[in-house]
Amino acid sequence: MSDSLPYSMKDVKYDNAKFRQRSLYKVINQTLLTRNIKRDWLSCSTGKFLALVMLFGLAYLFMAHTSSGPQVSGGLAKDVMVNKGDKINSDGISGLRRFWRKPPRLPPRLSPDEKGGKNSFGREAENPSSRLKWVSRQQKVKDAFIHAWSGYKKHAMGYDELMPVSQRGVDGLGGLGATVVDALDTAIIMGADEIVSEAGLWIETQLLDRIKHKGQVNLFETTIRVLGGLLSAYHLSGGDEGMKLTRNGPKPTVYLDTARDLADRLLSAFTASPTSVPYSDVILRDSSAHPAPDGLSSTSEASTLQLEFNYLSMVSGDPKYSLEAMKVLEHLKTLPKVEGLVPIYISPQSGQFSGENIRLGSRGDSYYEYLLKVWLHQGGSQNSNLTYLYEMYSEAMKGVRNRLVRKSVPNGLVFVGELPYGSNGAFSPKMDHLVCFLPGTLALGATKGKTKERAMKDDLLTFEDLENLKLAEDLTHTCFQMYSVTSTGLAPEIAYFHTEEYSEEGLDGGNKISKYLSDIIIKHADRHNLLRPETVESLFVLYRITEDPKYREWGWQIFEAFEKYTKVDTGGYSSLDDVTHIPPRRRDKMETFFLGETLKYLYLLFSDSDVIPLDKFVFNTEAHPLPIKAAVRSS
Ligand code: DMJ
Repeated sequence: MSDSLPYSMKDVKYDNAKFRQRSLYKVINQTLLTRNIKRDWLSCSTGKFLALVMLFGLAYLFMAHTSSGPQVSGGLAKDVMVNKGDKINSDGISGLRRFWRKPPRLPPRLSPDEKGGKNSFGREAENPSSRLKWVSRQQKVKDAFIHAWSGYKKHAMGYDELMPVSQRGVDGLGGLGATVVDALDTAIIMGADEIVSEAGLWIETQLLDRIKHKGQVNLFETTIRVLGGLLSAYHLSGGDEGMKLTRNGPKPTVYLDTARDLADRLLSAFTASPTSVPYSDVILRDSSAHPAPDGLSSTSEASTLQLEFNYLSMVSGDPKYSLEAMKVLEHLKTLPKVEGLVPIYISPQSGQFSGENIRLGSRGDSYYEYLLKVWLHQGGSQNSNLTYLYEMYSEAMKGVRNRLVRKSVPNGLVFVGELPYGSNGAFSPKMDHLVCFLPGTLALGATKGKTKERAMKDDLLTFEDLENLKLAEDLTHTCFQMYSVTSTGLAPEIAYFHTEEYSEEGLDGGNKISKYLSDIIIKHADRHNLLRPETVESLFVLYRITEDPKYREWGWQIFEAFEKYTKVDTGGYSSLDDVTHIPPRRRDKMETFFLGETLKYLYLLFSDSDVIPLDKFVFNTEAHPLPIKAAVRSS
């Protein structure tokens, strides 16, 4: 775990012009001096005595504050102090020793390597033999993508998903050939020309017809996978003065026209609802919409549409898509929250949140992601009319640090838990694999897509940015350990963390040489792996931002585990039933996001940083890159 940057007030080890730490002595001395009372006080013996008492009192308070064990955030610090109140005295003496021995705090400095222009990590990437290693590993990822596509093409072309073991297709997402569209921009980025042609041809000849005749689809899934995939392919194949990464496939306008037809139908979810919160389901053939059977929408689903609808308005010149989608976020701004954290359900009928369950896993996750990304996608200016989104994001991340972050025992893995009964209910040390998107988002929010080195040189990082970046690094480490703690080297869908207050019945991961075996508990029902992307997504973002090669090595380990246990010889890759058991039973499903996200992020993790750079593109939640307007035009 990196210890270079702080995310709690307690372990501040660094300083910059915006946040200057001073020693306790200096603070007291300066306060007395500036108030002009120091001289008067010290001139009489009662004054000297009182000054001494005060100094010792403050030193005692300082000791007690610093000796309450590992802490994660300001809010958590409070909890730990309450739980361990009786430890304060016993730790007092060592706290005093630490206090006196503390070295003077130095201003933040770049290392000689960093001053020289390239940090040592950056140089590692430029080393020719290391470069060759990553080029060859990247090719292995491309080979995996081709293998995944070949299985899909052979057994399931035109279906939403491949069942690789039974070698057939299944329509789990409404029948729009979701794998074709989700995979297309990955093929473009990888230069897999044949696949671009095959997918492009299918979209040109089949998709509009499907959209016209199909029935029920989920608004969110269709937006992030199909609409997002089409828009990204439009840009990457040369539309909107785009990149023209490929000559294969149809003219870019084919993708745009199809996207418009689809979005026109999806709009009914917004217009049919009595509030700004859209219904969850749309019937494509008659452009009607209705709520889910229980009447509720997921908060993340209602708030994860705006990147796609905004970009469509930008390139089509028709503001209606953006107007409808942005009403949702404007409305969410007005609702009550718990330090920026929100319940996972919302009612389109009343427009209010429903229940109290707060989590960053399923149904909550991309609400937080899009607060940041929608703002970044529109240029990320502090003075735009979207600043409210950045403020909502920033407040929510404070809420995460204060209310949801804890450390496991015995080895101190930092994780994000849940509040299933709201802010006054008990904390649950449960973390969905889905939460592993968060480190990437935190790192992106801290540097706004620049490298950490660049952002530090330009003095762009606030104390809060640094807290978030440190939390991002720690969480990425935890997400990686969720893989390496299991026998297969693949993460379960959900992990529980062993804490001082909480121990859950369940399995350990099975990798007996892992140091974290007793920190992570896996329940029977949560042992499966769906080939999800969140951890490799964060590895990619963290690598681009910190340039630390360990993230690439971790990504490679995960890729090798996918190769070993999920590859199906006859084509495709399969989800697994149990990652703690060798050989793992296969689930017979290849999710579309394995091609759309997991393999794309792995490929980009091993690529040079100028391929889809993070300060010029925003990835939608399904890994479809959309250009940041101002950035792309000025490059
Ligand atoms: C994807 O469809 C998206 O990343 C979504 O935001 C969350 N779930 C899956 C991947 O796990």
